[in-house]
Order: sequence, then structure tokens, then C-alpha cells
Amino acid sequence: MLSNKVNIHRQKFRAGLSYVEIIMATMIMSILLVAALNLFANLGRSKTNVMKHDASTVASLDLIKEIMERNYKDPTTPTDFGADPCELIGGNRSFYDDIDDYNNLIEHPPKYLDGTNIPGYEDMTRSTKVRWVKASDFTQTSLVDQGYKEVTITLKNSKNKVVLEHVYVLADTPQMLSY
Ligand SMILES: [Ca+2]
Ligand SMILES: [Ca+2]
Repeated sequence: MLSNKVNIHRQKFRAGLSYVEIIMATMIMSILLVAALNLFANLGRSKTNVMKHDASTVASLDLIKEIMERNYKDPTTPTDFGADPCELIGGNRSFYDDIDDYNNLIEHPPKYLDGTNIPGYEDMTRSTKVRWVKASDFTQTSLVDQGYKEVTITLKNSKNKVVLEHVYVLADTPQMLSY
């Protein structure tokens, strides 16, 4: 009889949860919840970073497309490097006519050819560097023109962190002749 009472008491005790088990379960739930929140936060950051990277790629490709449409050398001052003073009038790129006119161009935010801001890039900076590179090794700067110019376009975010950097080497190729 006494033995049966003890068994019933044990069964009742095992049917419920102890305080220790409840506390442990609560702790595990809390850890899982924090992990889940961190995961969602990281996913959100990743998505933002991808969007910024995509936008930076567009800003870089648009500018290199424009630069590739310019002459390799300035038609009137072919031995000079950089933009001529008269090409800086207006504070935009509309008078640029050769590749090295874009050297040291810094835009915050990136701008269209006519100098108006490109929407959506308010917190970004687009910088462009141009240099002569050696025909035998494009990674080396050349002090004279050997027929190749390297163009580096860099996009930075509001924290001055590089989001993207594209490097192009453009050759002094003869212009296509049309008849
Ligand atoms: Ca020039
Ligand atoms: Ca020029």
C-alpha cells in the first residue's frame, strides 16, 4: 500500500516540469531567439550591401562607357596629361574630350555628364584615376605614353569605405574609318 502511494507520487512529479527544466527551456528559447534575430539582421545587411555593390557597378560602368567614347589623346594638346583649363569651365564633364581629362575626377555624389547628381547615390563618392602604363607590364606606371592608359574607378560609401574598384586598360588604337 505504501509502495503504491510512492509510485503515484513519483508519477505525478514526473508528469510536470520542474523549475530547473523550465529555466533551462527558457534559456534555450532565448538563445535561439537571439540567433534568429542576428540571422535576420545579417541577411538585411547583406541585402543592403549587395544593392550598394550593384548600384556602384552601374555607376562605374556608365562612366567607363563614357570615357571609352572619348579620344585616346586630346586632339589639340596630345602631349598634355589631364584636362585643359578650358575643359574645366562649367564644373562638369561636358568639355572632356580625351581619356586623361578624367584623371583626379572626384564626384560626391556621382554625377551625369552635365553635372547634375545621379539620384540614389547621395551618400557615395566616385573617384577616377588615369595613368600611363608600360606596354610590357600594365601594372607598372610609365612616365611616357606607350599607347596604354589605365583608368581606375572607385566607389566609396558614406564611411569612406571602398565598395567597388574597377580597373581598365585602354589602348591607343586607330580610329575606325568610315567611307
Ligand atoms: Ca587631356
Ligand atoms: Ca581634353
